[in-house]
Amino acid sequence: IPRTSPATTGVRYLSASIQLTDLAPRVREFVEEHVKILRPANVHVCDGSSEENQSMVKLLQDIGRLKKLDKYENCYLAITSPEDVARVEKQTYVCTTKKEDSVPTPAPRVESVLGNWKDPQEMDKEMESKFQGSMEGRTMYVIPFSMGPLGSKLSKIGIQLTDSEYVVASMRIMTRMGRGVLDVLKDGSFVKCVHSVGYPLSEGQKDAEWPCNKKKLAIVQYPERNEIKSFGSGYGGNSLLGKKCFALRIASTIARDEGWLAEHMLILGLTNPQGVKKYIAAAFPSACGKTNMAMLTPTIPGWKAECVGDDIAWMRFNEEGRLMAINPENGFFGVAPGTNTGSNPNAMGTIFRNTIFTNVASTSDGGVFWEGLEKEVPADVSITSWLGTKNWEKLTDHEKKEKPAAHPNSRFCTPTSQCPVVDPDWEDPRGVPIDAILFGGRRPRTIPLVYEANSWNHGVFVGASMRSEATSAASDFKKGGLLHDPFAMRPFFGYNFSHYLQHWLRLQHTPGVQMPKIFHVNWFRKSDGKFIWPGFGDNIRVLDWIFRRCDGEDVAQSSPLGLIPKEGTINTEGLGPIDMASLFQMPKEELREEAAVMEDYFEKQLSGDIPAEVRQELEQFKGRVDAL
Ligand code: SAT
Ligand code: MN
Repeated sequence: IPRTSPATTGVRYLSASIQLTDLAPRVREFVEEHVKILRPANVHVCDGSSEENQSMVKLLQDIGRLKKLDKYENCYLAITSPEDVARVEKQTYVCTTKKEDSVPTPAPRVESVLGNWKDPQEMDKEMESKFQGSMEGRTMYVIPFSMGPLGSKLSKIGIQLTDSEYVVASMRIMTRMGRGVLDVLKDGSFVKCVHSVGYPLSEGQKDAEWPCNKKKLAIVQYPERNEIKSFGSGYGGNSLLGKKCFALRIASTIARDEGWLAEHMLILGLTNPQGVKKYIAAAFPSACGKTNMAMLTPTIPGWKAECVGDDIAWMRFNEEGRLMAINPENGFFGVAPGTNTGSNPNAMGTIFRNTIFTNVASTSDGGVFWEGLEKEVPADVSITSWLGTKNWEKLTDHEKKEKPAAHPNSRFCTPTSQCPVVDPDWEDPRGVPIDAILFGGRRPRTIPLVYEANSWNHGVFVGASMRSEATSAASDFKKGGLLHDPFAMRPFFGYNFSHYLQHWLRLQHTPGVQMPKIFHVNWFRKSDGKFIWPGFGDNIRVLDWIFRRCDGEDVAQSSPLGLIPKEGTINTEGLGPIDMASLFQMPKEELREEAAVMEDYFEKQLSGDIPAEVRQELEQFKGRVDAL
């Protein structure tokens, strides 16, 4: 029932349960200030209840933005505009008073690839003009959300304003959202998040099928003010502001100031056959298998793997000096294509209830389809591709390749709690203790299956040197080329990468702390165009070696890159023939080239600001290669 607010005339407040007058002064002020700028027709404060969610989903169905998938329980399909399918890095900004607080200073005539900076005042002006009246004819939703378990000392609270019902429904899956958050927040401070699809509706104007505004798109972080402004896109990474904008860009800056880490990492619990449990965190670039690894099904008998999170880790030392990690999210926003019973049975066990799919194909029996599910759809169904091509299954193989059924960056948005192997402690407010940190990427050549960093400093150098083949997770790059992606954070740094390196280096000097070991893994090495390593559940064979290294077992030998397994110490029992030698081949010329590329990157991108420790590790690496 629409109610009229006493505070702002002309605006109807739809909320059944939370009134503007119920809000703490700071929250209310934030809302009212933005009502004036955005000029929505209605305002609704989200309480997070299931009734509210049901009406949101009903509304989304009524306006045709969600289609119910009758084959499953409470699952829906959204199809975005083909122009709004991935993060857009070129229009993503970090705004700080001083430029060098946001981005490193590159060498003369070199363009920085480590973030876009703009002066906050200038950006304010630009954003204000974009946001003027941008919610006209729409409802503004107020979403109170917690990143991390509600009330945990490690958690942080944000409030997002949005004019997208799709965002409201997705934020309810991806974060802890609603009334409980306001109760915890009281009149405290919060991260201010403003999002608009940038498509106001004048009286009687028909809405677009997927409103967005590509021309004026901008994703803006203001770390000094803990503010996020996002305009023009409804797609996940651009619009679910708790995720990359808050939990990585803003949080990494808060973490720098408070002495902890906010990282693009999965968190996985591993229990060996003897019943000993350790947790690992692993950073891979977007669309490189974090979700698969986070839900791994071990192929070695006796091992158990349990999932804490698949994308983001917030890690802080506790009083005992242990690095404790929480997953700030409440759901998985995973890449759909490639997910199947073989690659990720636990994802398959998660996603067919209470899930919003975006840009996947649909089937005539009310289900979903994507590349990788060929063997798992009934033979007699017809497939409609994400772009609306009917009977897609009848296309030739060539046509199918040209026009995939699902967009390569199509996603499922699903509750973490539904994962069959969710860790019993995944919501422990104290976090879980991390024993090992893994870095990795898609490297068809040169980089071995696994190696261990020689020291913390060397590990920081390894993270800084990460490269990976570009994927479809961002729309800025051509798929396949090798991109630098230090710490898998390149698109997500909230502050100067050089300072970020110094922060990582500094952590080891925190009194009384026990540093995790650092490793680099590469599941993607190829020979004759084919992957050598089986990957997926067989990755437990590498994790088993890592686990034993954490226990101090003598199973490693030195190599130019770092410590690699001694011959025969990776368990390959039951694997069938596998060319282990080529998984660890490190031709001198390729390593030389690797070192040269790293040096060039650091010098061009960080210019005079390469931390001495990193420079030293680079020189030592070069020395080890030369000595080969
Ligand atoms: O597109 S998102 O940023 O939400 C996910 C990802 O790219 O890792
Ligand atoms: Mn990610």
